[in-house]
Amino acid sequence: MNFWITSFIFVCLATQAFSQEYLVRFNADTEESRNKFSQMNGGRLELVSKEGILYKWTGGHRAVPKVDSTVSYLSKNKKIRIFQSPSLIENQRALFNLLNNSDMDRRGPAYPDNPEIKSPSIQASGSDPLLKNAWGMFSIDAANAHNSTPQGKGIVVAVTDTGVDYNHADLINNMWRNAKENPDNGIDDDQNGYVDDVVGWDFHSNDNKPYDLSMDLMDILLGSGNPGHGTHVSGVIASSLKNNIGLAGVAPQAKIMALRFIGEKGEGSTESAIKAIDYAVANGANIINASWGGESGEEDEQPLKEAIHRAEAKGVLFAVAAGNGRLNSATGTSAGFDIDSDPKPISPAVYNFNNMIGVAALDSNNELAAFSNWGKNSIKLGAPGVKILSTVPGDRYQDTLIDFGSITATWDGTSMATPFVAGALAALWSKDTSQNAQSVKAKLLGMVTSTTSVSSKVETGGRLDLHSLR
Ligand SMILES: [Ca+2]
Ligand SMILES: [Ca+2]
Ligand SMILES: [Ca+2]
Repeated sequence: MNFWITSFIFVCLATQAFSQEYLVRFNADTEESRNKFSQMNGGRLELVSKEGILYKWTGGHRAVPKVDSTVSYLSKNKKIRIFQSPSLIENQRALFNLLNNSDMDRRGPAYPDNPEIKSPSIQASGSDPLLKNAWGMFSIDAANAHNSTPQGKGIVVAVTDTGVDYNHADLINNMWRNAKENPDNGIDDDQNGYVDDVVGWDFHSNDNKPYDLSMDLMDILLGSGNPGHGTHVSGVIASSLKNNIGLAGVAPQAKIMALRFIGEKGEGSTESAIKAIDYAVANGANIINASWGGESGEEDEQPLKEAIHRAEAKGVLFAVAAGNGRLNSATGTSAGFDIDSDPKPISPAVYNFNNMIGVAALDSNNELAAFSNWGKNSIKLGAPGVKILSTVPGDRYQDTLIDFGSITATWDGTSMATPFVAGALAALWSKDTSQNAQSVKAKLLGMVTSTTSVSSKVETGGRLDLHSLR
């Protein structure tokens, strides 16, 4: 029996708050209002978003802080967790035994954290040997984007995720480089609030090396963890074309801004997600890739909504994963659901701001993946999201994590579908960088190919397809 272990789907589940961590939105950013708050509640206020007048409150003497009229609202600082695969959970023991009795190299983390950030390298030329195995690139006709556009040149895509292996040979030349920052001088040269931020920032560990620290498969099986999610996402967007190695992304001249906010254990917070979004907007990203989300209700989501709204106001597009459904306990598989009508939809995909493009996942037969959520209002289109080949840390490439013949874990998820769309937006935008966000979005959505499996499930009724691009 073949199991498609949709484990590395990485929709994150926002559930519990940190104990005594609240996000506080003030009406005005004045010392007086902050002092009053601190007097009432004790503890510490740290700035989360200057633009959002948002602070994090920790360590006070109350469980829930008291507020006065200077406070606009309070919101719990939610944990954002990896949403483990139902089939992984159901088969955890069997997988554990198989791995334990195999000679598979699973030492880890194989790649130590925070390697020095290398400079761009001289690349060989020649075709990309693995590109022929990347079915998704053929499905969307990425070759036409390579031939008909400047391939994303001049466009910056912020990958808000688990970090990026910024030294990966197929990514190193496409990392965004902060031209206004002098590396390693210990000074915040561009005065953006971050010292020596060369390729982005790590909002999880608060350092200038947003490296994609991963865990070994056994640890991931035993709990949860990151196998290199952000690096995989980045390769779909902008791995280098015709450099004689690996594959090529949809927009191989676009630049990747690495914004790590989910750690190696697969956990982040609302606070760090907001910081990553604000950084992207303030530092020149055109597109944000958000291959994350969580089950939600309306409660405690205002800060994240406001951050995405700030991106919208600055003309930054936001490609977002529809989410990977929920566990069907009867079958042990994950079943997608309609996030438009669900009382616990997936956020942020359901917010539906004008800059958002929600993405569902399709398989190589253009069927909607069994785990993929949908939504006629919230989700715009489908894109490849089953067994996706891309870059992973340590100059490697994967479409499959575990292959025991009888049990296979592949790189599946709406997380994998979203960067196809982010890359396509970058390619389109690069044709004329003076276009505005709405125009680029409209062009992309106007190019979809009608697809039966999503005809009544996504707004366009179709899938990402660049074949009509001229
Ligand atoms: Ca700086
Ligand atoms: Ca780091
Ligand atoms: Ca390549």
